[in-house]
Amino acid sequence: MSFLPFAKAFFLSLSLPGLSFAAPCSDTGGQYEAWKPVIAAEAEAQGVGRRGIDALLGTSYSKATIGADRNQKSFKYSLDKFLQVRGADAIISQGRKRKAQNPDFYAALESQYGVPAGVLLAIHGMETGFGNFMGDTNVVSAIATLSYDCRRSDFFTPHLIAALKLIDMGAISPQTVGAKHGELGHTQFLPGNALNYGVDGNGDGRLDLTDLVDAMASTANFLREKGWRPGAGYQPGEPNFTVIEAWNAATVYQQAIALMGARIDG
Ligand SMILES: [Ca+2]
Repeated sequence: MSFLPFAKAFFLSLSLPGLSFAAPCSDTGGQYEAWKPVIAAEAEAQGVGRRGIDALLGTSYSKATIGADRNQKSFKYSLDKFLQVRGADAIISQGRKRKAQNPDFYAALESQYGVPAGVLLAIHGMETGFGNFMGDTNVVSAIATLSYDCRRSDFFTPHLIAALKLIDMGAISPQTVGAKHGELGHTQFLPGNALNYGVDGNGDGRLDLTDLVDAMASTANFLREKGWRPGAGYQPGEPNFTVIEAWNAATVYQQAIALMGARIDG
């Protein structure tokens, strides 16, 4: 899932020197190798097992991730410009087509989680072009780099711990790729959300967010757990719009999901 820099996490990351409660961060990536065993000890204390720790120790600093993190622009657009840049019309027509091709699947998701197809398909289209661009950055290296980076270390460190636990449970591997900030699968879950809200939708015994059924069930489950009210509206001002706000912090993104969802559902 995409996200904005969170002011709270940013300020929290200005850790006080002298308080050695956390591994030191870095703005430049220097000393990354020396940081790894320090954060590995923290991860171990938080319950990460051997496979997760080995994966962490095998990571390398991701310059691509830091480059992307320093250069997030698209959310500064107006809604109209955002819709145009993100190809809203194509997402709506593709979304309608996918719903028509697989009505039972989306009906089952709505019946179980209360979330209508339009919202799930709008998110799917927006996040990865319906699974076409799930990313090519090593997830554990990306998330470890963001945890090491001073800008939002306190926001990303829990996601790093979660990524390592996902490795322990076999949901991802040390080779798994995702987007530049370590977002996973069809709808780009950050690892902490994957761990907390991920659902084995196809029942094969494994959470795999690159599987469409697992990813869509997990997305619906996330929204339901964040307070989605079955049958209530999701346009701005309606009860479920606040749940869309929990998916992504950017106002234009939230408005775009609501608008595209209604057009797909309508
Ligand atoms: Ca599965």
